[in-house]
Amino acid sequence: MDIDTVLADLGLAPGDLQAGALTVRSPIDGSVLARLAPHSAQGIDAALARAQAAFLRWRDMPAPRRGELVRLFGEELRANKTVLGRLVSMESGKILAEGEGEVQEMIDICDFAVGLSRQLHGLTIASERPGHRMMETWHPLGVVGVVSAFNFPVAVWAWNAALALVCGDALVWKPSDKTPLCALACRALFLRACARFGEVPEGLLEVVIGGREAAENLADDRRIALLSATGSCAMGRALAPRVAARLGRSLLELGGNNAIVVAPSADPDLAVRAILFSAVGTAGQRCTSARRLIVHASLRETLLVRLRKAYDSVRIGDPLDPETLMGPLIGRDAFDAMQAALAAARGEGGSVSGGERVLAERWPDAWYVRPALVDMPAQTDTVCRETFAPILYVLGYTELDQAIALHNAVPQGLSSAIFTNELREAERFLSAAGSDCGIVNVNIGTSGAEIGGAFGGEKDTGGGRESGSDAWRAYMRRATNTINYSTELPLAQGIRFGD
Ligand code: UN1
Repeated sequence: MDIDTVLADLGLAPGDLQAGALTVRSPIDGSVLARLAPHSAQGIDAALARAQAAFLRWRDMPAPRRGELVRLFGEELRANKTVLGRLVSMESGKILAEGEGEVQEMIDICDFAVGLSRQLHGLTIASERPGHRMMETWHPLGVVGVVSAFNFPVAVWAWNAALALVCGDALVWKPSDKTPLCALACRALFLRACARFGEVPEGLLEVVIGGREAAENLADDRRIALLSATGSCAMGRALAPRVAARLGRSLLELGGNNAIVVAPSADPDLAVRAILFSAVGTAGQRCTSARRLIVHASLRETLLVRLRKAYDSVRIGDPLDPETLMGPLIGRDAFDAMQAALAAARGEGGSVSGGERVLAERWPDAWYVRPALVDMPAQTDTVCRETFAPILYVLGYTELDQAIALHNAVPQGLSSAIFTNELREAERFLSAAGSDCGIVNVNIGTSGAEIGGAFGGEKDTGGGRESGSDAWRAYMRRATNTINYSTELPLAQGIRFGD
């Protein structure tokens, strides 16, 4: 199935996508997929105006009705899972199973949001005054801006969108300029759901094509009530102060430097499989990818031998081939950053296996690499940085407290895992004195979280929470209501005023 067929199947006219200044290439072979016209500042302004007008109408729709639209969108996704998953693979380079997995994640969050649309509940609170009642009401917030990254071009947007829509918000989505076709395809499927639903205001979902400047436009605009941004720590540092300068809200999902601790009692088979998926899956280009392995000294050599063997068995190649486990890096910059990190790690005493470019003759304009395992003498500066590539740094430990200290001594705080069969070790890692991350797992890897939990992390990861649990609250505003049903007017705190 070629790109034109995929786009046509998803309701896009390939001919309309060939005239703009933004060239979209497939990381699979460097071929041009489309040339899109980026939005001008005026274009973004108009999109925001449409979204703002849509919000004013959408917020009046009862939440369970809003849920019905999300249910219909979920149906479109179910019907188009294979083709949308394929487009995700073509544009981002992830393997088909992971492309389809992303669409499944969208379907799952839609289901979650449909249920949520009948559970947007507040509290009632005992008042200190007689004849009074207090309660909380959750109201739609406004226009939610979503800035998404190339590595999860559809699922992370859907986490935001499904919740925001049932919460009564409108959306302006600026996808990565590396994966804009995925966004246009999602919008086309969403419009199909809207057509079936019937009474959706125009502008409920606007897609803005562009790069950094477009994201800055959204950050600066007061009509964006919440800016939800996923990407590097550098991106967050650039956007968040702009939102803060106008006292807006932001929800940040930034870099990770996720570690797996392997304790002496760990099940080695489980650990090796989990490490492989976490470190090599998606070519190490998940924010949850495992980047550090903190392994007990007694296991270090044997685990490394097993891992090298597992790494050697990974089939690298065309992500559209179902036999492939690891596709390409997103592009040349990612390759250069990986090589620079490996060179720096070598300079810091690391011993590198893998990491070299492969398949260059077959695809000179694509960037395939062997995943790298780097045995490190210490947690150096390079190890403390997030390099968005399949590099796993291996560090040793002897006492669990030392492992936890190493684990927490990086700026990022997204995901973490321990492999152990000792209850005390597992609970210590999960405790307040354990991992400082937003996601802390036992006997599973760092990546591949389910949608039911809140997703996000601490420190330089930005503190935001998306997806399941009570993450929906970020997309609503809370009103505290006090109602007096008595004939008196008692003041709080016992204050007497003029009586
Ligand atoms: C990301 O890489 O930005 O937990 C999101 C995971 C996926 C989401 C990753 N469910 O790996």
